[in-house]
Amino acid sequence: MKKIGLLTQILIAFVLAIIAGVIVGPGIEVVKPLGDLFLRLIKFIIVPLVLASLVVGVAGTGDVRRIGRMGGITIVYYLITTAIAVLIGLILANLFKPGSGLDLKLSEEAAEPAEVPGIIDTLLNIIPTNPIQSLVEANMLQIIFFALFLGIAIAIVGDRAKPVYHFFDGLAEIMYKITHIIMKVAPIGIFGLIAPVVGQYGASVLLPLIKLILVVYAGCILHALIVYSSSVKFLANFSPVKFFKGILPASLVAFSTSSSSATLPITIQNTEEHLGVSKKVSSFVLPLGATINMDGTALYQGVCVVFIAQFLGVDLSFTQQLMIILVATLASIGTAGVPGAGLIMLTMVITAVGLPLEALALVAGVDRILDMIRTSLNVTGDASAAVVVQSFEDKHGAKTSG
Ligand code: DAS
Repeated sequence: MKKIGLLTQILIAFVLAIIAGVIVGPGIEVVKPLGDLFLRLIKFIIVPLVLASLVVGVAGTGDVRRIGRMGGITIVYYLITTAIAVLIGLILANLFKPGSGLDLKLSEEAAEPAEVPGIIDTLLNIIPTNPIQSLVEANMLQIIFFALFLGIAIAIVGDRAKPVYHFFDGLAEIMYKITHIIMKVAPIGIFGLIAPVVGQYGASVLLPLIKLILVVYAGCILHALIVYSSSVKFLANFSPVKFFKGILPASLVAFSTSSSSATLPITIQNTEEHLGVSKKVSSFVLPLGATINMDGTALYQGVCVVFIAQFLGVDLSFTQQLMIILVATLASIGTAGVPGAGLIMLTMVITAVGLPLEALALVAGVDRILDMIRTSLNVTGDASAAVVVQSFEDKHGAKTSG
């Protein structure tokens, strides 16, 4: 009998998880350890995989100008797509008014506003004072900084650094092989992650906020179909159908885990094996994206702020909505690639437009459901950037080496 492909296995696990969650209800919690096992397996390879693949990717180039250009294109792409995501969120929220006419009680206790370090501190914090500590703490931005310098220095030193290069090259290959092995249990892991969520969130929790949930889900799907299809098609001449099919396993793992960081090894594997992205591009663009590029989070924050204003009967001016685009873009950059991070950063956007922080409780109850789709969009957006940057590299690389 023909072996069922991994993607099919993941889709089957996904459907079975929803059915099991609906039929069994909260008792399906018993399968949660299967999800936690998978989550821990993919988390344990993130740091060595990102460090090794980025060092090898950069050392292979060694050309600081090319790395600078790649970084510039990546950052500009991330900022523009994130701002568009907030705009889509605002348009849909103003159009469908998910917060109007709701019969919900606001809880008394106010959330603590997220403490966000200033731009200068944020930039300084990227430079590690102790790279080993950065690795231990899995501080992705500091690991990227360390790997960039290591890779460039290896390229400059040349032959005497070859043993170090070969060490990281071998380590990267080993981590890719381990990622392959771990992916074999992805269907079981996804079942163990999704079924308890479906079992826990019954209709009583979801129905009052169903409009909010539908607007966020519709916004994320629309953003992917409009922005990422156009980007890969017109900026990279890449088939949108092939793109979405190629990144689907990572998108589903992101949906199940609600963690861009945990999904990173699978995002790297999918973009390299299905989307033709090189190690050099994927090992730079994707870890950076998992840390600072969160289109789904930005869109979610745009929708939620308008939802809260509508619930409270507050009319947001055009200027305030423009402010939301800026603040939500910045807040999404500061959001960590872990479950629930976007909800914490939402306090920044709520405060920016003068709404009461107590209102955060309105959306906190269904945050896990909203986190799934926004994380899936975050990861898909990172992959679209990798395809676009790869296309620029192929064009420009051909020109310079031509
Ligand atoms: N869960 C976060 C992520 O991993 C996104 C968020 O919380 O908004 O991307």
